[in-house]
Amino acid sequence: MIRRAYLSIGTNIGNRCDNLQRALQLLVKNPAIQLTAVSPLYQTEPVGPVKQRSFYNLGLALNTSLTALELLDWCHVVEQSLHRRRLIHWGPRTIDLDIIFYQHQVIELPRLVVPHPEAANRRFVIQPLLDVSQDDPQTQRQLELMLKQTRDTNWVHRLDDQGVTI
Ligand code: A4P
Ligand code: MG
Repeated sequence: MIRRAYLSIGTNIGNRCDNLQRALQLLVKNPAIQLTAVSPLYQTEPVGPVKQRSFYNLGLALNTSLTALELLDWCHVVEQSLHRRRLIHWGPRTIDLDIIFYQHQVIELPRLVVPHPEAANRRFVIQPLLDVSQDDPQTQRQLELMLKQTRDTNWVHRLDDQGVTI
């Protein structure tokens, strides 16, 4: 069975464009994943208590025959191949891949919670996903509501001239 999933990717270490590009290339190495849309590139204010460099964020829509847990495992493979450092919670990272939605499913497992519980508090997640969910009215409505209600006031800038392609 093919399912639609939405991912959020972020990076704020090293060459941020390169990190995103490499993450996309690795992600689609899995033949069970078909990327259907990649958002424009966003530069975003760091959210959270740690003072750090700005992030580059992307939203992705994909179709996959992987289960949600298999998709999570693959996201970890991608993160690990980019030598992600996990020194500080909420701190700087080479790359972070989060599953935001998985086929309108609600999942509450010890290692996977979907919809992502922090998504509604993060403009850097909501805005790029609005760009990639235009063929999915239910998800669009959900994201529009989240955007209207979010209390996140951190800035999110679309970088029009630096698209990330695969
Ligand atoms: N996990 C549970 N649910 C999910 C899910 N839906 N998707 C578990 C992905 N993972 C999920 O994550 C810890 C565990 O969460 C995983 O092992 C998985 O089983 P992690 O990435 O290893 O830990 P972390 O990075 O320390 O925490 P986390 O929660 O990923 O950090 P955040 O909350 O994502 O914060 N500001 C801007 N502007 N842009 C950003 O991208 N990112 C962060 C990271 C902070 N501030 C940011 C950004
Ligand atoms: Mg994460």
